[in-house]
Amino acid sequence: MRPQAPTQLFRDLSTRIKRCARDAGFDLCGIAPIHDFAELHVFPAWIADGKHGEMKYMEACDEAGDLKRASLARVAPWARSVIVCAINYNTAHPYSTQTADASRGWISRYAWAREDYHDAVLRRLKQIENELRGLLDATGDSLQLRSYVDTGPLIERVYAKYAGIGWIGKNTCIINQQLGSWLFLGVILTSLVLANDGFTRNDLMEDELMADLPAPDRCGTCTRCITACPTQAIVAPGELDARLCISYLTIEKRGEIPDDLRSGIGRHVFGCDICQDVCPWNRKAPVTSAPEFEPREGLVNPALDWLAEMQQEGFRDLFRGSPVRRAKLSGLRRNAVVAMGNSGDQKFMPTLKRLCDDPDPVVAEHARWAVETLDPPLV
Ligand code: B12
Ligand code: SF4
Ligand code: SF4
Repeated sequence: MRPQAPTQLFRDLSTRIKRCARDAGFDLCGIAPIHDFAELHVFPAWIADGKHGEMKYMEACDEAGDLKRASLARVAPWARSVIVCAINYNTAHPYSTQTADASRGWISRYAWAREDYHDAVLRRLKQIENELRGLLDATGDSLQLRSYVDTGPLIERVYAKYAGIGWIGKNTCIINQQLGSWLFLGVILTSLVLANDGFTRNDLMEDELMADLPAPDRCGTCTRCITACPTQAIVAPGELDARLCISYLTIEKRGEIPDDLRSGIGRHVFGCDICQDVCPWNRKAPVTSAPEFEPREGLVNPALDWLAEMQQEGFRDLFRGSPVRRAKLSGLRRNAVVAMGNSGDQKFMPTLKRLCDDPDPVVAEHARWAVETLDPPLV
């Protein structure tokens, strides 16, 4: 039998890709062109203002000195389309804003999972890659594909918007009208010129297309996320100052957390979900069918003293293959100590006093702050 003619195969390729994405377990898949989108022009000023804080990898430049993440066309000149996939990670557990107990910590919804999302998403992207290679090998066409979760030279949310996955909310998150914003994104850069013809949802009829491109903004007059953010990190609709964001402070920031930001962190020990918890589009967010996003034992509203006193071995065992490793033991203990200081609960005082002499100077310094916060000196 003669191999199928390439043109015939390409005509329905974007539909085939979306079917592959569904088979791989993604909830949404769409295709975006490579383009100089208006949103990308915001990025250089954001970096120049230092809003990325200490996340040096965001500053990476190409040979011409342009920020890599804002110039995909120059960094990957072979790329013609971006396949954007999204998977729901919401599990059936209360939102952080539904728990009033300040003596318990909060590990963000994405991070309590059994498997690190980088691995869970990349595994699925590779499955699509393999199927595509198999499909196109038959035509003898040369094909370039590169899958990324977080680490690619692109701002994923911008491409997700133009692939129709969702709009960029005032909280800067991609929100899908049906699924809400508890979505991980993954992208495949490809040398294929693919039809940008809307996205598919895997729970819809076979190959049904949702053709709103780009996804229309449905925030309207709502400003709940901006008002609810405890550290005023959303400095304008759709613009975050990462240096103020609890997610940055508890995950990315090394060493000391600036004094004036500690109280705003509340009970957060890893990441923050508030601007998504309060979003009306997450009120009825469906629950994921992917078991790997279910929480590890003890990580929903975790006990703060347990985390603050954790040792290297316990940390290694509990967080093997978990995104929480990014904070390292020192960062997680530091965060737990700050949350104990913010709890108003005197039961933590003996532990905190002990931790004032901790061999880790960062933990010790934050413990002294927490003791003073729980029991302010009389003036
Ligand atoms: C660095 C980073 C962070 C940083 C900075 C976040 C930020 N908002 O920039 C920190 C550590 C704070 C962070 C936190 C979180 N992150 Co994060 N993060 C990233 C990462 C690696 C890069 C993001 C980036 O490039 N930021 C640069 C800024 C400038 O881009 P942006 O915020 O997307 O802003 C764009 C638009 O808002 C728009 N825009 C902004 N202002 C304006 C103004 C105008 C006029 C216009 C036209 C456009 C516009 O243009 C911007 C691009 O230039 C991406 C993965 C990736 N490679 O893209 C994940 C990613 C964005 N993070 C993700 C997640 C899940 C989170 C958290 C929910 C985790 C948590 N629970 O703690 C929080 C959410 C906080 C929040 N409200 O954003 C998901 C988001 C999924 C989704 N549904 O949107 C991503 C896509 C990872 C993934 N692969 O799934 N993150
Ligand atoms: S993640 Fe938390 S701190 Fe960051 S912008 Fe959202 S509400 Fe504010
Ligand atoms: S809380 Fe309101 S303003 Fe913020 S992202 Fe959700 S809909 Fe948009």
